[in-house]
Amino acid sequence: MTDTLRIGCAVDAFALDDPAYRDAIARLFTVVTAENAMKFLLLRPDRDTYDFANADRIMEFAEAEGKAVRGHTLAWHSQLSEWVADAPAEERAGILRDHIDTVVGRYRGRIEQWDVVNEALDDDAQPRESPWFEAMGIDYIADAFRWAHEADPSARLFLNDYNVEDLCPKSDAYYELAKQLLANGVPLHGFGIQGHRIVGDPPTSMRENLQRFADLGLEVALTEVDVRMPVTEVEHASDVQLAAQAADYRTMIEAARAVPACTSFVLWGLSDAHSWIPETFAGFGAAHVFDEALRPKPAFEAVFSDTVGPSYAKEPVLR
Ligand code: 9MR
Repeated sequence: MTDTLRIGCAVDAFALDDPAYRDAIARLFTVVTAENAMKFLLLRPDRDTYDFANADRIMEFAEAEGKAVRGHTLAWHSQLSEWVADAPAEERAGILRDHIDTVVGRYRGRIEQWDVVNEALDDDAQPRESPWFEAMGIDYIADAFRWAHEADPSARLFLNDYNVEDLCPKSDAYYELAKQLLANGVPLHGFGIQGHRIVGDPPTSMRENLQRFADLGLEVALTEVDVRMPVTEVEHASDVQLAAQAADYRTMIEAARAVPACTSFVLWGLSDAHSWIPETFAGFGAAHVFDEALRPKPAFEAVFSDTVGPSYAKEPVLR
């Protein structure tokens, strides 16, 4: 069986200090994304400072271990330093351009895919209000892609968003946006579907959705996959929920595998021990493929059972 789909994970720069974590990421995955370290807020505490320490740690780890890197992310409304919104609107295009030149330029030739614009549309499929949109209008999207392409002509440049797994009004709006950008000669190379889901509600038309973007000539990817479930402090995930979760992971990875233009399937976190979910969605958790004790869950089997290649150990115990 040939398998072009690479399995990846979002990586926390500080967690790399934990040998078990570092080893698991190195052993299980062929692509990594910085969960936070390459975001504007983390790189740009103030206007005159670029702090690359944590982003560099992830790059160095990835290069030492031979992993591809997805860069995340250049233009986003969230985790954006407050000083951007405080800057006069007429200066913001310059700020974004300088940011993209500097960050993409630093890692030129070393980052395979960049999420250039993240979450550009809101839940009504309208352009999301952000300091970039406010100052530059919708053209900030095309500009960001052009600047990123100039800074690294070899990087594959992606739009990326959530709630776009299926054929739906929001993914329709992305399809139209992608067509328009391509018609205008904008260097857009890929569409990233994040894949944050709630257990028991799997996507039903993800393959068709991925395929229509592929038919535009784009690469596609699942970029931030997790499947959360209701949990309480006393009541942990039940076997029934864990089986349902595994089925949902399987639905997504099977759709990704069915589309040859889908190049990566990236998990948004390794284990339930370190997860963004509980602090964002009260009463939810257990979203990842390893549990809090770093034991593989049924979802691990769903993701890895059909995965081939020497880097995938059959023995998934982490400690
Ligand atoms: O996992 C990230 C978490 O640690 C941050 O606190 C959060 C801030 O918004 O961002 C999380 O990652 C997000 C990603 O960058 C973009 N898509 C949604 C992800 C989950 O919020």
